[in-house]
Amino acid sequence: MSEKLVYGNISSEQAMHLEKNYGAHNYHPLPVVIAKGEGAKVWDPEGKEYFDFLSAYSAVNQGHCHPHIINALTEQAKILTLTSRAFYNNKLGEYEKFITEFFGYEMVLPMNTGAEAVETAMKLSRKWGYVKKGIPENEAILLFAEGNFHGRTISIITASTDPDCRVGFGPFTPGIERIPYNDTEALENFLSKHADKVAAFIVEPIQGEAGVFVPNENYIRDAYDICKKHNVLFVADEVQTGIARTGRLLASDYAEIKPDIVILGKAISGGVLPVSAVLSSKEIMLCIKPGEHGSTFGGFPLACAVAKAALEVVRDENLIERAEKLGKIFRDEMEKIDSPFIEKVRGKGLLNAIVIKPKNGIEAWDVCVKLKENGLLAKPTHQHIIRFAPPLVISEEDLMKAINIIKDTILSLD
Ligand code: IF1
Repeated sequence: MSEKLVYGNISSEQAMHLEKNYGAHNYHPLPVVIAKGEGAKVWDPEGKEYFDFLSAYSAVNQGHCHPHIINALTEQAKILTLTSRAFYNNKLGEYEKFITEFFGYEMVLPMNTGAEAVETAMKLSRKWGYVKKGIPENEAILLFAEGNFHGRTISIITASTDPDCRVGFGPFTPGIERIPYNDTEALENFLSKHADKVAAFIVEPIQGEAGVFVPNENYIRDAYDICKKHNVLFVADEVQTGIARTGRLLASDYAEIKPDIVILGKAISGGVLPVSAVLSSKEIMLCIKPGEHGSTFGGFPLACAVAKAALEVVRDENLIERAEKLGKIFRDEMEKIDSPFIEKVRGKGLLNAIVIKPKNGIEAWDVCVKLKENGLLAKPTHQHIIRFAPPLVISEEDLMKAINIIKDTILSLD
């Protein structure tokens, strides 16, 4: 408590104490308090500096408090923030044109959180299933992959296979089925039996929460082809993998496919506001009619200004190329670490993970606590996987410094 404060007016200890006493315990954070962020670095109240290797789960791809995005935020905030969609506003259409051209889609439906965008894609798929495909009323099936993470709503957790996400939250939503991930045979089998009722297959090109699980090289391409064969929509959840994170604008680009529906969130705003989006064709999008779906904040002027600026940063600072190049360096350097604690290094672009071999009772959590002490923040996913996803703006020099922190930490484990 005697340590001097550098940022803000309460200490780390006080901040943690307040959250513990007044906030729901729906998280188990690493014991570190962030009081300031800039680029790839963050600082705690006492002024200790860290490399941020989580980027708020890939929302802060453009780096903390990017000046171009913050400028758009503050300028727009002075003029107009929210109108609702009961009226037109002079920012939405411009943003809609920008984002659809940016991603090569005809139309966008703007929402706020990732989960809302997933729900929107689910509703849109069902609607298309009834209106265009001719599925009998109330019989549409939405197909998901095991090990997925798509958010926290009741319908989305219906699709989950993770007990932590599901237990105690039933009953669940009907019309949702699951097949194994990375298994085209399972998809073909399911669709050959039920294709007439399946509206969509909703899948992550790389499973984030499953521990940055990268499927076989041809999986996404083949799954897409199977869906096409059976007139089933292929829906890519790119909330975490999209927007340059994996070294492509969309991770689906690796498969050289164009999903019927793309779901985006997180980094659309560079982590500045909750902004999400569903992209699709006119043919699909126009199945939803006025009054059938929406949100008070979806497409609000402030979000439109911020998201446009955030995507401009992706373009102007070549974040796709940076993610690809720096990701290769990261994985190469991780592969070089000669430690019995490292079982595997995997990922694409700057979405990577190390699978830890539990030894002497040391788990991923303990490694993350040590990394934190050494000045790098990362989060375990499951007991034995650590995800490494720095902001894509990180300099090569800082990346090498961070790599050395990870190396030294892992080599000191014995
Ligand atoms: C939490 C994980 C990341 C997502 C994909 C939709 C959403 C997410 C592919 C929903 C959200 C977050 C939410 C966060 C933890 C998290 C996460 F570890 F669980 F898997 F990022 F890696 N689709 N992912 O990854 O977006 O509604 O949150 O905006 O604590 O729930 P949201």
